[in-house]
Amino acid sequence: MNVQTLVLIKPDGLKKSLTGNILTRLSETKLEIVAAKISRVSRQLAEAHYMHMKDKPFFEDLIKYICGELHQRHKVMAMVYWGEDAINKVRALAGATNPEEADSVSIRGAYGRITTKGVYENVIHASRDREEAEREIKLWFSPDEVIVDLYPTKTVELKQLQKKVWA
Ligand code: IDP
Ligand code: MG
Repeated sequence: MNVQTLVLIKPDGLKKSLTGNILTRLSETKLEIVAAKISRVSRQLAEAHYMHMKDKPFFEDLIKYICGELHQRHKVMAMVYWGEDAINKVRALAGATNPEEADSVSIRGAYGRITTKGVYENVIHASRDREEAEREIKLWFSPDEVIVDLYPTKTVELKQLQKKVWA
């Protein structure tokens, strides 16, 4: 069954020039990329993305990490992978959350580290299940940024909309 999953290359992955390596690893899955962009991560977006972590002692460091403050890279690469069993295939390639426990040939095992402050810098995010994927994809992408229809949409009429266009 075709499903979709959100993948983020986190700021450490971008700073370490791992984009190519990570995309190559993910291409082993033969899944299709149906959305991709480089995104700034506001504190609001970070907190919404990690809302299930807000009671953790490392929450503040986690927000700083995903916002790029630990790496002077204020961006992530966000993608939606789509295809047969996409969530499990990407999670398997990503490896365990703790990069020291992750299989050494997994993305996190190969490229992740734990900082002396205890932050798991694990270079990639991947949705855990279908429910989380839906919430995250809707958070990071609007329907017109995704080339397939993943979820129901509606058309709304916006008055006095201001939009930046090329001058
Ligand atoms: P996941 O990214 O494998 O789905 P989650 O439990 O959703 O793992 O945690 C989100 C992120 O929070 C992780 O990717 C990692 O960066 C960070 N994190 C999770 N657990 C810990 C921890 O025990 N110490 C430090 N950072 C953690
Ligand atoms: Mg998670």
